[in-house]
Amino acid sequence: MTTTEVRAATTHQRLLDWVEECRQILGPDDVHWCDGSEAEWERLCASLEASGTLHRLNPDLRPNSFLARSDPADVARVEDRTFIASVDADDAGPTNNWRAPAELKAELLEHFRGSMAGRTMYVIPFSMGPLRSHISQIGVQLTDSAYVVVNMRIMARIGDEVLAQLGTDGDFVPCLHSVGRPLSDGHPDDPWPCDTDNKYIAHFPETREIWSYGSGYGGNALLGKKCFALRIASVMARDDGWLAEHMLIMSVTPPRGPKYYVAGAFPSACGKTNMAMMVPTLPGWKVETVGDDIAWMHFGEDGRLYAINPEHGFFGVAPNTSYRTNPNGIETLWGNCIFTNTAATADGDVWWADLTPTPPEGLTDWRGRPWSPGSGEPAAHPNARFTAPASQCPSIAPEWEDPAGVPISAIVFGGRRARNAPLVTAARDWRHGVFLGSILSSETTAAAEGEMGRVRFDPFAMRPFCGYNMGDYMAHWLEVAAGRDPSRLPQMFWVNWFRRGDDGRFLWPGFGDNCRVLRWITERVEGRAESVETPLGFSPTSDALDLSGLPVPPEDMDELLSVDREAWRGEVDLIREHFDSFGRHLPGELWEELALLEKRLEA
Ligand code: SAT
Ligand code: MN
Repeated sequence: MTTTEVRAATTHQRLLDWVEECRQILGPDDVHWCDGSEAEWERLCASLEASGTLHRLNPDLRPNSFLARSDPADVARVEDRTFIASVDADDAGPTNNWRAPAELKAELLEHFRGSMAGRTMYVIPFSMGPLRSHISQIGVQLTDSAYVVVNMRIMARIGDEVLAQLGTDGDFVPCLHSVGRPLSDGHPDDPWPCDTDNKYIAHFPETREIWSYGSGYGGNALLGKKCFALRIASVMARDDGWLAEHMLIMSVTPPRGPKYYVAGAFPSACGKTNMAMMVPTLPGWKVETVGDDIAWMHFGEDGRLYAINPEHGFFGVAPNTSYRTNPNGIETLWGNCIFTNTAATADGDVWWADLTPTPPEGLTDWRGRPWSPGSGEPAAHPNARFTAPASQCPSIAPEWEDPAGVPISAIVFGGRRARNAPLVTAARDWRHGVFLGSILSSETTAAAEGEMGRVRFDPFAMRPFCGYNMGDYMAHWLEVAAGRDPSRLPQMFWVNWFRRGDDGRFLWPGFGDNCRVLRWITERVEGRAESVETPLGFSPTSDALDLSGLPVPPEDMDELLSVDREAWRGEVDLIREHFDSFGRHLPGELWEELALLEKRLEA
């Protein structure tokens, strides 16, 4: 035992046994149980500065904040190296990479054996969701990355208070993580250790375990987020009758009240963070933020759906976040933040495209090289991120940590579509809403490695995050509402902020003006929105959207709200193919909805 060893503040035998078992396999020099304290943060940040992983930002400009530059080969989620290792391949379904659990574990154990040599193994007890909420869940992550620990301290509630909540025999999800760069070979460490050729983001849904190897970046390494709160939690939710979703949670309050809560599913890097922190342009309207990425929702005894944000911070895309697009987001970042792969300014601050109208002189790019505007390369990586405490957000809702959750009145699905998808559509009912969620499609973004801008189906924005067969997932959405009072269920909507004209420009201004759509949504929830029926559902009548002060020409509004029947017949063919890929797992109700859509398109 070395002097740095920090002992466990727990007598939870199953946890102690698992940590010891992993220690023997991974072979770290020492073990550190994270208490979650300020002093621990300071010590770890100082050691990360010493190893060159973190660069302290100018404390006068951004106190207690740091910049990290990743290995250029470790900059985003790796979907092709993400595995759902269910016992039965059919349970992973066509949208996931399946591996047999025993085989995958054996393969991974070869990598994990001795992978922490020369390093410290950190034990991070963490709670997804407020402590003492019946909706929250506990995990314990083992990692050899201090960078992961300091990020997890922002993104989740970690440390001794979580161990206390776990007690002597509470349930937890074991999350094993190694960057895969043992130090036993005598070589000096890298500022961003990783094993680029051997990344694995592995999930074992039956045993509710996560094994992640080789990457130190975002959702690959902060295992509470996509791995636990979506992939594993979606399986828990299926088994226990709740919903674990890739959704923001916000409140919308009209000038004369009451307050409504809206959940919104959008794929990664499609503006969820901006929307959750929206500054409405309509006078008297108010928006507050409960969460920007994940919602866990349970039905209450009153038949309403209650949501918590399982996270404690924001892991947001930095580029294009600005005072224009998201002032509350920018204000959130005043200090206590970690930035990854942004550019750096000469006076020790961070920068990315759009943060200021013109780039300051003397920038250093995300790879640490001098950068100038004509270089033809972005200064910040397109998937550069900030990790920021949610409590610092000026628009955070006072009730954001309410253990009971907030009652959801509307669920909004949105993708990034240049064509065909209208600005807003209301679903006819829950079943039709599930259909709209199931056919959500979007252009791919920099949040994951791979080609950008390709349109793919992303049902419920969960395609990369569903821990089981997506056909069964759609059936689960139908089942949770079966037999419930429809008047208590949230209403469902489809939106698209990203439609473009023939000349390529965006037709809708977006951002704070999206409150005009939210206004119509709340009016629809109140049963008084003026609507017309379209083949896709209900759209606002031409004068039902409050467009006061908005210079969008009427032709653009017509285009934005139109449903092009010809184009949609083409979409129907793609939907059929999409549904076919799920075989017998696709619920018959959705085939019926598709038939209804076809009929309406012909009418
Ligand atoms: O998965 S990450 O958390 O790295 C980012 C995202 O896809 O939203
Ligand atoms: Mn996300």
